[in-house]
Amino acid sequence: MGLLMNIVSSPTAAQNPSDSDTETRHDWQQDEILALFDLPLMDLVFEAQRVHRLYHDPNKVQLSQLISIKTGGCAEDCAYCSQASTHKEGTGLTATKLMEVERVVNAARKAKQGGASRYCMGAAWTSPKDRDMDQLVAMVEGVKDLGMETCMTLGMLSDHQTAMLKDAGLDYYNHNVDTSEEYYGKIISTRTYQDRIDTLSRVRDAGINVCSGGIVGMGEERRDRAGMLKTLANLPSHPESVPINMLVAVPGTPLENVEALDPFEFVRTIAVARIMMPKAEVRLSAGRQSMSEELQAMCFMAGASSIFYGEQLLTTPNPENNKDLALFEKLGLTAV
Ligand code: SAM
Ligand code: DTB
Ligand code: SF4
Repeated sequence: MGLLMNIVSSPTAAQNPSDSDTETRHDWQQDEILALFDLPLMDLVFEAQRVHRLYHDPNKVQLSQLISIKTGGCAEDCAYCSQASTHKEGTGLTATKLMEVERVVNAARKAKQGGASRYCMGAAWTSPKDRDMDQLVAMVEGVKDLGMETCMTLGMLSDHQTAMLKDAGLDYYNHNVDTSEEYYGKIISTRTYQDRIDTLSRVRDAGINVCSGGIVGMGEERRDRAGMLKTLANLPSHPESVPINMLVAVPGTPLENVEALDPFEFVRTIAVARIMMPKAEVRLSAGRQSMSEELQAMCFMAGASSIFYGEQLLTTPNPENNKDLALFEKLGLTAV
């Protein structure tokens, strides 16, 4: 534990855990992050749970529900994605136009009735077209009127588009860095890592909460998982939400046969994210459909404070509500 205490907190923080600023850092070095990953799992999870309890109720989990408001036919070439039009084999997905506002709001109402508190609307775009903005604004307003938090993920945004979404009342914008800067080129060639960072600063500057994380299990090394978390934690402000996705290996994508990640390495990634970004919501995101209840419980122990809820993510399945609620009951967790 000596090494651990050196890495994660100053003596002041250990003596005075209510002093929040002593635990919020933006100067993480790769070797310290790897040292966290290298800890015995019990030490790592214990420390993550300690940090988690400083800022979060350990028995509450936030529920966000997704909807794909425009599916498929995307001009980007993200190797993991079912919606990229470039994947030669094809993922069998039918591309759709932007959904009508009423359909989105009706689906959000159902999600709220089912227990979700945040509604996350995703579009398979490089960036929105200006002609779509009025429809997107109406979606944000309609979902907010239901008393839900709103989130959108639409690709890159211009300053003007960001301002329109902020004025509509958008609470969160999701845009993931996806992996480390070094591994990024193996996954996406159509936009740069810096493009993503620029979008995140535009969102931050507009006063919208930032949701940014990435995917693990894409054949990357541990140093890439560490590098991804370093990018996120060393942003000028930590993202308010950090989705950690386990790759859903979709047939027809270049990553369909990638070797599955060891589940304990996934737990480690959640724990290190929790320690590095103590106040953020760390979301146990894609991949839960193929996770055991025990693995999900370990992710909550490691500091995951949120999940995607509802039977569908964007294009792939997610556990049924009843199954999630039964797990919460068994673990004594309350959905918020
Ligand atoms: N097109 C927009 C963009 O890329 O910013 C928004 C939607 S995109 C599907 C949102 C995120 O979902 C991606 O950045 C990626 O992290 C995650 N994602 C997509 N496909 C995935 C998969 N097969 N497995 C796990 N995560 C995935
Ligand atoms: C995020 O990090 N994960 C969500 C959300 N942000 C938009 C998307 C997961 C998509 C999983 C694959 C699919 O369903 O297409
Ligand atoms: Fe398009 Fe987003 Fe999929 Fe990349 S992740 S191909 S940008 S929908």
